[in-house]
Amino acid sequence: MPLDNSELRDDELLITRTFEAPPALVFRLWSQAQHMQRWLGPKGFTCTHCEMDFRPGGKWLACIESEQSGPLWMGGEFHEIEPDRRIAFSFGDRDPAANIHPSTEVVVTFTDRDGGTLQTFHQTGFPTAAFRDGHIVGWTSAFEKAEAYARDLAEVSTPVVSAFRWVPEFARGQVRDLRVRWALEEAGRPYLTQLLERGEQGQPGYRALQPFGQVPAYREDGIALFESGAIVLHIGETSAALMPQDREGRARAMVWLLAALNSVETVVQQLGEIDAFHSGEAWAQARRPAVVERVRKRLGELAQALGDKDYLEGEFTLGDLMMASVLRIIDDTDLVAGEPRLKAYLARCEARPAFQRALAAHLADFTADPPPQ
Ligand SMILES: N[C@@H](CCC(=O)N[C@@H](CS)C(=O)NCC(=O)O)C(=O)O
Repeated sequence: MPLDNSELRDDELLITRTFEAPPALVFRLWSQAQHMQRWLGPKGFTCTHCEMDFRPGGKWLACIESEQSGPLWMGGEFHEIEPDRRIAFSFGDRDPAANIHPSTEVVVTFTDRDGGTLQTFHQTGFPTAAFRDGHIVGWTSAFEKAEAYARDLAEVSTPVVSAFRWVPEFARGQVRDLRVRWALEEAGRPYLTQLLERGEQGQPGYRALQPFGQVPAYREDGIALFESGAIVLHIGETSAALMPQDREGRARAMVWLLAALNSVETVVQQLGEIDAFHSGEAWAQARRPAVVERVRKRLGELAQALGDKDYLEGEFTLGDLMMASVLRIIDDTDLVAGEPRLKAYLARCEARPAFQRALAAHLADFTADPPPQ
């Protein structure tokens, strides 16, 4: 990589910029769609679409728009990823037939500079120097937005949620970091993720955060928490979107969160575990009918309590967030569908844009290869 612009060929571009945020945070501005969407495109442009499959060989696609330009689509493929240090990917425009032409190659590196980050952006493969020069203003302006956003994230003590980089297919969409992401999305709070490498959950550093080595763990402003219920309650304390403001409403929301975890999940989880981990075993086959009966009974009682309301207390609260999360554990059975009110309730909860954003981000973070057999 050239060291400065004087060494540049006509087909390449180098832009360096310092961020007042650590490399791990600046890296995430490039590696997570929810963050990239906040800065991609020059001033005056909004990034209206951003999706990425962040792993070597994975694709990315984004659209930026201004009143004058209309939608401009771009995308490419990730080639090399060194977490928190370096990303190499192709970058090209999309033609009217929706094909991406990955005409240029980008390498972005992130180097610690006294707690901040030196970001080096190197793009190669421009057909002419004039075409290359046309990109300088756009990128520089986008990086100004990125820098302001990174400073905000670093200052307001952005929450960090732990999640796995890999789980088997059946568990995707079920891991309990999803509840926490959903709560943060409902509360309108940006967050970062700590994606665990294989074996990291057993390390002393992680055990200090989560004594059982499980996901999720949560850090914010010097507070470290675990247990999805406790974390969701903590987020709810400062969000009217999750907790009513009156004393009774708050207490009732907490009742439903605890009912979800204590009275429904304890029963539902037994069935989930039999089906996911023990389905071929004789003891599981013998035990399953009784467990199904218990689940059916609980769901009937829950449907009765819900009645004709949209949500358990009328308005959506963190109690619904947790109840829906628990019902999803058995979404591969027909048990929830057996209670039409609960089926509609779950669909209503899952249709919430905050849930959809959380689910997309949760799924996008499974970027590691399966463990060797
Ligand atoms: N009661 C905990 C349960 C957490 C939990 O079961 N996490 C699972 C993923 S959904 C996990 O980390 N499993 C891996 C393990 O136990 O080693 C909570 O709600 O946070």
